[in-house]
Amino acid sequence: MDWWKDAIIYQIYPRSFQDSNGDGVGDIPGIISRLDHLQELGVDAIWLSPVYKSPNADNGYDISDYREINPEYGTMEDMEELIAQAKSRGIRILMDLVINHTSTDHYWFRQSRDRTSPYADYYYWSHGGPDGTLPNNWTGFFGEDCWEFDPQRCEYYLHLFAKSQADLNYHNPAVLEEVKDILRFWLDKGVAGFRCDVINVLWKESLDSGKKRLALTGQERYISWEENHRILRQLREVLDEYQAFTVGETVFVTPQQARDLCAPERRELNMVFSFQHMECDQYYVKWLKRKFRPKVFFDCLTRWQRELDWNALYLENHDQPRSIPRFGSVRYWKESGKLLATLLLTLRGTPFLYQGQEIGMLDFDFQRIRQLNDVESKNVDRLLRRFHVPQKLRWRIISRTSRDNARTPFQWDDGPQAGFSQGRPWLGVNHNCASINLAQQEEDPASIWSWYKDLAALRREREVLRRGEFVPMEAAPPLFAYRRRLGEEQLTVLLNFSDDPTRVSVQGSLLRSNYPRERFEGVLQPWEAVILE
Ligand code: ISL
Ligand code: CA
Repeated sequence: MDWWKDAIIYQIYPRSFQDSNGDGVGDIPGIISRLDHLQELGVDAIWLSPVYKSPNADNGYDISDYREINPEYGTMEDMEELIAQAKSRGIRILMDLVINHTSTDHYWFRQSRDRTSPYADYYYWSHGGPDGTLPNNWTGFFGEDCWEFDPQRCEYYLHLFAKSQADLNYHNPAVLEEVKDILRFWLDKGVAGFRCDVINVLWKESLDSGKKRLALTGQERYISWEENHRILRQLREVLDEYQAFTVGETVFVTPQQARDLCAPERRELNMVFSFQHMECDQYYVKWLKRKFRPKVFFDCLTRWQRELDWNALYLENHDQPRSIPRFGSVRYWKESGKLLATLLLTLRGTPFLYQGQEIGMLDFDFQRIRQLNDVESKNVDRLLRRFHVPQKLRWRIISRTSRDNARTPFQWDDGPQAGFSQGRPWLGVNHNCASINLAQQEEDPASIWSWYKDLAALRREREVLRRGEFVPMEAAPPLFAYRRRLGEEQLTVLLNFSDDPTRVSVQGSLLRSNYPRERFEGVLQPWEAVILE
């Protein structure tokens, strides 16, 4: 019961994890060959970003067949082997469930182009206005319009993401039945559950135009409607037959909405990924970056810790730039990498680690837009061009926010292509791979990897770190301080988010520090993280 409350979950972006056959694309046999690494790290479950059949307009988040494996990644036998091999190491597999949209290559969509087909209402189709205007004024997640004209059906279809990701129409009950079958298909294969992509926007309450906004005009028509909750409860009925786990990726949720999505008695999701702490270094939209504000970050984390019984904890994923340059310091790479690890592994909730985070991988050092692959970056570039934003500024915006920052191949060793592939990788390997790689960190007891391993073990050992209550402490930023408390047991966590030493008046015996020291006397070094007993 509730295994996920004691778990550390590791996210794999299959394309960039390990290539086994030299075609430059990571694959399932590659993942199998690296399971020992994950076991040693102390991982209890893996969330696999999509491995289904897909034309890869959005690297697998555009699915053309939910019951097939993308041949680039291997076969269904490989997938079954992965589930079995992981299981024998005590590791569960979670699939990425992308059901807000399918690829326009999906059989349903191709049929849907014909108005007389049984699939005619699987998507949102609509006439434009009389003078060639779009059905409404909505704008999408990747900065574009949300409607695309289909010449065969002579209507527009809705796509909140890329053009080839058509939104499924949940007003049609048949769609939900299809999804239930897909759940059963994978649960029968032995997966433990799902990470549910943009799961709070499935239900479009109406297709009326929305209030004009800088980004995502129309959002109030589809974010977290009551019908969306009903859909989740229906899916839960299937999930319950298998005691399966779900974490929802939920956009723009407040703590109250998050509570409604994961309160145990409501039988919807087990936990949700919130985005609010990711907004502490931006103005309104992610493309408008500002300086990291530690106070906003701490206040936000504290608020979510207080208001939710259980959080899905994360600092990185495949959509976000790397955490060290963002919340830490490249100058204090090792110290701040360990400090962020300490934060992630000592808050209350389930920590999600993204591949490469455990060795302190940094943002992609690309130089030109054509080195990028991300559909979002390309769309944003096009959009900014349309508004005559000069090239230099466009590049500045995109290079800092591109999702490819976190999608470069995993750095296994200092050999060719960082040990990722014998061939030419689909996305460049970071040039820092000679100094940042797993092989080197495995040898070094003071490395970021060793620190993650040690803290993962500590978390396993000490129930207070898993189940204890979160108690915030009075502290002035850049210091973040809190306690974890369970019965008589109490641990204190002190994190100095700055390049300067910081004094505190807290006492206790030293359990861990990311600096070599015997005891703690009240001064934290730059980016020092301390756990006191
Ligand atoms: O990454 C974002 C902006 O850069 C988010 O707005 C992101 O688009 C949103 O969190 C939804 O993400 C998920 O669904 C997308 C896919 O591209 C992302 O990779 C996925 O995590 C569409 O399926
Ligand atoms: Ca391959």
